[in-house]
Amino acid sequence: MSTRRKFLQTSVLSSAAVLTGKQILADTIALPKPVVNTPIVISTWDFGKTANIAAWEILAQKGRAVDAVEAGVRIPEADPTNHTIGYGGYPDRDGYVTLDACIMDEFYNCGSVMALQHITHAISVARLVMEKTPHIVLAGDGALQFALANGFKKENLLTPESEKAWKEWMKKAKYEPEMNIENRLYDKDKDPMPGGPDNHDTIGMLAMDAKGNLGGACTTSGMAFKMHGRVGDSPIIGAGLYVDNEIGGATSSGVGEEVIRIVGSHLVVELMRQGLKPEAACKEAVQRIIKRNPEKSKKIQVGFVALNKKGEYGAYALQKGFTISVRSNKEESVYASKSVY
Ligand code: SD4
Repeated sequence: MSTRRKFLQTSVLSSAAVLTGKQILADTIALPKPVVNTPIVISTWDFGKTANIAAWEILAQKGRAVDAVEAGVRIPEADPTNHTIGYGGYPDRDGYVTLDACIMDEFYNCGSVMALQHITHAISVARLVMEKTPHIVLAGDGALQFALANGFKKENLLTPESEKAWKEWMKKAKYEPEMNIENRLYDKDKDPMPGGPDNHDTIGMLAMDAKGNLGGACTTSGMAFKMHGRVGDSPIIGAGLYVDNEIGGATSSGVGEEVIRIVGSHLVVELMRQGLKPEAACKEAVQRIIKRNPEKSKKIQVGFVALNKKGEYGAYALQKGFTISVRSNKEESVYASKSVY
């Protein structure tokens, strides 16, 4: 400890020692207030940087976090070069593009769609489920009917590029989730094709607005070439996303089955409630996945990102290559997450 810090500490302590009651309240030096870094938006992966820009436009104008995250994740949903989200997502093994998404606001309101077909902006359908129905989840045909009844237009989400990748995959038809390449930075021109590393490009986004309220969104086409009807962690409240406005939020990307087993995002938030910083909470959740099946955990990718009420954020993953994009008044950055392996 520096001599100056020691001196300040001793002098505060000794002056407090001779003061009593109201005097102490008036005269002691106040502890520094926790630094609140708000507004802020964080998202999974490097392409989250572009999504964060759309979210930031809302946050910078003092908009609500839930509006910001919806606007943010709509960007990759509409990007045909991202094969794990929305339009252009890789299909399931039967050739159907099925989307999973969920959203949560600062009041524990939440909405989710599972295995939704034909609608690019699954997140906006999830938002309407949250706001217009007495339910939290709509799945399959019911979700599509609800979307169409609310003005969404039926589209073909299978692009020629994704169809080509699927047909290529069909030659062997081997379902084997691959993990991302070490520290890969998104490059549209180099993005590899069929069932390659971009098997893991779900966007999960968390934001804290100017009022200090939280919101979160998660949207994906799920694991490429999955079984028809398979639903991952992304639309499951508590697994792929959780927001508790008292504590913070968390979201995930990677092999959803492993995240569901440990109710990963809820776990991360509860660990933060117990006092862990975001990165430590994410690490603990990752360790739990390893504990269940150490061998399997070496071959798959799962990453968590978390944000707490002070605007502190962190991430942790099983494998190298997981990245996190951050936008606040202080920075616009992409970080490589720490990982176990
Ligand atoms: C899923 N968690 O469906 C998703 C996939 C994913 O990046 O994260 N891809 O299991």
